[in-house]
Amino acid sequence: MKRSDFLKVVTGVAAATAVVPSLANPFIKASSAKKTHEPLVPVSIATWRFGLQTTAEAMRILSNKGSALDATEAGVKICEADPNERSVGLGGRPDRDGHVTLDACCMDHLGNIGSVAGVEDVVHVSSLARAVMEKTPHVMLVGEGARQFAQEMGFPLQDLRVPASIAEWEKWKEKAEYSPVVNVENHDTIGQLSMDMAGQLAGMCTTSGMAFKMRGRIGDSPIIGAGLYVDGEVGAATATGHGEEVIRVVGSYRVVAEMEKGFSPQEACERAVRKIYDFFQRREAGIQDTQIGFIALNKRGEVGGYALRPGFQYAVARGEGEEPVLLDAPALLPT
Ligand code: SD4
Repeated sequence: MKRSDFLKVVTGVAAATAVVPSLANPFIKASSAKKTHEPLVPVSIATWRFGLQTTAEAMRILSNKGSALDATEAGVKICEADPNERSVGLGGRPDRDGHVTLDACCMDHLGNIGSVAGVEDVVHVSSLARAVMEKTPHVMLVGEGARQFAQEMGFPLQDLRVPASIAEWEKWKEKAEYSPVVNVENHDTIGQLSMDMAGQLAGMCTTSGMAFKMRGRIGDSPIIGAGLYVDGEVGAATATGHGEEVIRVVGSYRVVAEMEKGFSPQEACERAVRKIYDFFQRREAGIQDTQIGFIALNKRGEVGGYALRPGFQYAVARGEGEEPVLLDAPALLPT
């Protein structure tokens, strides 16, 4: 880094620290932590409370020298298979026409990417995104083509609706007011990032997207750079919340780019959320129903998380034998 750039970063860090009080959080280390070559302790972090389970699963694999990609996939698959999680995989909320359509993507430390969007009848769209990455010359498949590819690859096809999600949709239809909002109560996309013992990073993001969305609507989650980004030399980030706003600022790429400039994962998440807030202000758009959260993990195993408003939590698993912990992400707005 050039000295002038370094000074800019240091000034920026000081400014950020002045606005956001430092957190009593053992998992967030100071960005000035010295670079070491100590043996690498694996780390996995994931959005929301279910991240406790998914990071624990990832850690089982990471502790046995598994790869970051395998560990992350094993983690998010738990969430996709859970019919009680209303925003991911089986049991995800339908679109306004009653179809459950899923989005997912993955990225590894080498920059390999895969993505699927608007997929019906496939529970494990994270694995399908990985299959796009590993078995096709492409990076993104959508809709019927993605479903067909799943079938060719031997993925089981099944109805993703469950009685509870059908009931919710029936209730929504009584009024059928099309005003999708993503606030703290109604969304819980899983984005998960891991670093393995070899120091390699990988991430995945998987969701059913906004509840009762327009048919064909795609959010940030399957879009590399928006819902997820990994730079094996720098760090990784993933997003949850109002996808349109995350896409507007190319959110996850932005977080990684901030880490590349020298900001800690925590500071980088904060800067991306502030940028989203700036865009709201420029457009004089209403922000009251919006929630956005980012989490990030850098090459040194430091983590961070930040949200537009309170309520966003993320789980961190670090090293073998340690229980994952759930952290409340600090937020830009008071409520
Ligand atoms: C989307 N970002 O489709 C997703 C929704 C979400 O937590 O994250 N919910 O916009």
